[in-house]
Amino acid sequence: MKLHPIDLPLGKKQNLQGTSKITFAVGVAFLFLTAVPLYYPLISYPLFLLSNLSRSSSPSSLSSSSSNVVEDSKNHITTKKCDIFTGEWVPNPSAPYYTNNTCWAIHNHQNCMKYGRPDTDFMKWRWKPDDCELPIFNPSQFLELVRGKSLAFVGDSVGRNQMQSLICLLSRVEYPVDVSTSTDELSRRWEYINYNFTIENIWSPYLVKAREADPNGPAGTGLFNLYLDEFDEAWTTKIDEFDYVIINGGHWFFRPSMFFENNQLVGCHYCLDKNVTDLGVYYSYRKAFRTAFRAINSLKNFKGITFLRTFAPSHFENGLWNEGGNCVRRRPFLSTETHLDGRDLELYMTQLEEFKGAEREGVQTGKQFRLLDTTEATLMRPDGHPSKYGHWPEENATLYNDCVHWCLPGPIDTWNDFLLEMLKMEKMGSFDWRLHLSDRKMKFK
Ligand SMILES: *[C@@H]1O[C@H](CO)[C@@H](O)[C@H](O)[C@H]1NC(C)=O
Ligand SMILES: *[C@@H]1O[C@H](CO)[C@@H](O)[C@H](O)[C@H]1NC(C)=O
Ligand SMILES: *[C@@H]1O[C@H](CO)[C@@H](O)[C@H](O)[C@H]1NC(C)=O
Ligand SMILES: *[C@@H]1O[C@H](CO)[C@@H](O)[C@H](O)[C@H]1NC(C)=O
Ligand SMILES: CC(=O)N[C@H]1CO[C@H](CO)[C@@H](O)[C@@H]1O
Repeated sequence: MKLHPIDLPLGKKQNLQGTSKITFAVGVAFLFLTAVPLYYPLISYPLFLLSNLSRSSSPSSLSSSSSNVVEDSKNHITTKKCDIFTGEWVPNPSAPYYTNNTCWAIHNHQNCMKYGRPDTDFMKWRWKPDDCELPIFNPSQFLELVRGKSLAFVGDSVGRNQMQSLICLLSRVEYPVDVSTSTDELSRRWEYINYNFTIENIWSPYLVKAREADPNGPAGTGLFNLYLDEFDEAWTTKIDEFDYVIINGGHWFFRPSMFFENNQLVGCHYCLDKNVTDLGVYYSYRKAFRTAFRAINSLKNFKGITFLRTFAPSHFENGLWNEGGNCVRRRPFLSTETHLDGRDLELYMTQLEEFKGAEREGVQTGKQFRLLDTTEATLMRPDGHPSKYGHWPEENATLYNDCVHWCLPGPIDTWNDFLLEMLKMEKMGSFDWRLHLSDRKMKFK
């Protein structure tokens, strides 16, 4: 069986050459964080949601970036600050809300139950923000909110993983029909007939123009030419029609790649060509997000809201992905048991910095950007990956332990809890939680 690129999390050369660079990056990141506390957005959280829109859109809630409307038991209106993305995983015996048998949308390689994963506890957690509650996904409410609208996932297979989670969560109310115009398995379009709601995933793992220069490449995992300052028209020509666009990108940047800017070769990553400077993964990651955001800001007809779904850490332990590394934990971390560091921190910081720049420019261009900040919650779920249960055991030679994607049902169902919560805030007009990166203090424990 041929190794399919979407199943391959990382470029093979990552480990041979990357170690010293990554160690260095970690050091730099820590220095930076110790010296300069990082500020990033405060998300306000409306407990009172859709029950009374007239009250919630009062001028005071619109003008405050950090407060939101809460109704107490005596109908007194107060404001409450809550960052929904900082919290803990707590047991939720009622989960899951769909199974591999009720939902056909689960990609084979994330259908862990099908391939014999013996435990189910990893499905039975919910995210509890420190200062408020995050409601469990309500499919009817979601579909009402998106009636007549459209949502595009732009990015890689982890983005598709979230889309399939969303389809499964919504399946208690309605299944979509496939209205794809292409036969490309990587890009599908779905229609919810009763709600006139469209979902599409658009394959663009690098977010910028990319061409596979050599299917084998120096590591047998392909060599890609990345045009870091050029738009990937696969999505930039398509998103005008969408109300919501969720962009994501991550693990593909670790593959061997040649970097072009202004059509000139400027460097590479793991290209093993001594004449070309290895500029490292953070270089292309930053440039790619910068270009993707520039594309969005340049689209005259795009009126939608752009969500950046932040980097989702992988959890290989006891070895790298191609050296027998695996993810065998059976419960989430507490916030005190882990912290964002090293490569994950660097990628996350890069995204936040580029997001901040995009948001600033968006003020001029009239574009709206939101941070779907899944990184911390996701970091705390080493137990949610397929590991060896993304395929049959005898397919051993072609598929590694997958500690990158997520079993469904599983932890990333919570990404859609976040998404619904953010859509509710949009609906209420309490979008002045709009992410000003200076509003929220990020604590790296
Ligand atoms: C919504 O708020 C308005 C103004 O406070 C009030 O008159 C109305 O009864 C409320 N409606 C509901 C459904 O609570
Ligand atoms: C779902 O998982 C069960 C094992 O829990 C398996 O027997 C069944 O074949 C799976 N069904 C589908 C449709 O994947
Ligand atoms: C469905 O939604 C689109 C906008 O996404 C709108 O243009 C169209 O008129 C809607 N169709 C129906 C039947 O409501
Ligand atoms: C790399 O540089 C060396 C010396 O400058 C040259 O001989 C060689 O042809 C170059 N290789 C490539 C692939 O450009
Ligand atoms: C399908 C496949 O490649 N199976 C291989 C799994 O690993 C054993 C032992 O290395 C091989 O004998 C099988 O051929």
